[in-house]
Amino acid sequence: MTFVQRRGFLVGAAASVLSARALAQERIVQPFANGERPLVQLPQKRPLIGLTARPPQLETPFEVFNEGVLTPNDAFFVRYHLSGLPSTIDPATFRLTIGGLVDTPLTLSLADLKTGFPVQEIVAVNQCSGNSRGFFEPRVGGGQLGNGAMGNARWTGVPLKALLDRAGVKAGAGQVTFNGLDKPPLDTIPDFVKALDLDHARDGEVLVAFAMNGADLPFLNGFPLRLVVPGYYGTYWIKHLSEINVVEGVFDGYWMKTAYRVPDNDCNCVEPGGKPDKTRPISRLNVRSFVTSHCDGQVVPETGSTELRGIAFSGGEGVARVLVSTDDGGTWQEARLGEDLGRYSFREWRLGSKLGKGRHPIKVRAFSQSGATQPLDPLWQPAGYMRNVAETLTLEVA
Ligand SMILES: Nc1nc2c(c(=O)[nH]1)N[C@H]1C(S)=C(S)[C@@H](COP(=O)(O)O)O[C@H]1N2
Ligand SMILES: [Mo]
Repeated sequence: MTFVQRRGFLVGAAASVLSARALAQERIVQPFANGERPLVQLPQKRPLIGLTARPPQLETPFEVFNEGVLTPNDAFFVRYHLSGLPSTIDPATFRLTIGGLVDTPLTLSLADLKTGFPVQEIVAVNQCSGNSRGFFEPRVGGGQLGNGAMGNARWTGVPLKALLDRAGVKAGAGQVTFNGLDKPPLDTIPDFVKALDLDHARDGEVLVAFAMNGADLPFLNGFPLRLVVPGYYGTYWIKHLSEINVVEGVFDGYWMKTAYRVPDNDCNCVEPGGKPDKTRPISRLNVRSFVTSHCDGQVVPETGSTELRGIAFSGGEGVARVLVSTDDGGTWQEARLGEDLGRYSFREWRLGSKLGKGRHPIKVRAFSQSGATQPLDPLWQPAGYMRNVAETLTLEVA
């Protein structure tokens, strides 16, 4: 079973490779205090920004987002909570179970899943709730991420609705829970289990995905199956998905009831340093946009015309407009939007600009089809989630 051994090597090697390479390799510096990070290379990945070794957590170097609107599998970020990763996953013996409040509990092999149900594709952004947390001021606890804890891929899988319909959901069901093969290292740490409302789980768009950009999921992105919840933060996108349960009422596990909650108000924010009086589980992505063609502080030659390019995305409303200012927000111009890969995808934008000699503060701001936009000043919340301030970078034309 060489395949099994190969998969085993991938994970078993992950932690030791990360620490070994981190010592020897290049480092990069994120633009905030204590932002120095090793560049590390794990199996099936190109060198990425290392955040933690155990469990492995990697960020995508930002220049990758200028390669195209689909994030290559070998550059896609990696996020885990629990250090107990499975050491081998044998695709021949792997099973997905669907149980709880159902008429007929199911136990499916990968072959059953791939051949016994309709298969769908969707392009969607997976973004960590804490993407860009390192930029919060005042600083907040948690992974000090730059802007690389996000990625956009074409996901292929079976609609969760088809699986739930086959099992037959019983009356009285309220939510559906999702668990993967990774385990807490200690009994006192709660297993990573997430839940969606039954109606959401049956919306026909949530997928049990087995492929990403036309290939098997990389091990570190959830091989052999992961949940894809278009428009929702990555926390719901359970990797190595092995157990689906239909439950009564609202699931109250630690990762829903206590963690991954946001202020329950319109801005999902509080006064810097403050505490929300009411919270709710984090849900949809807010609208964001980035410049990918240039980086902050870059010096560009005076050529008469500089093409600015970037990406924008929303939580499923779709990107309606992207506005760019080259005078620090004084005036705004509308960028041209690129190919539409669907309302959950990154959308490319471009704008030709005439920049004379000197320093130019560039701002970019997207609007969704529902009119939502990005704040011009950053919002704050204690967990450091949902950052979406309009980004600013300075170009120096020389
Ligand atoms: N099994 C499992 N799935 C998981 C997690 C985890 O810790 N364990 N983390 C979630 C979080 S918070 C994020 S942001 C995404 C990240 O997906 P990626 O690692 O494929 O980029 O995975 C989600 N799925
Ligand atoms: Mo996350």
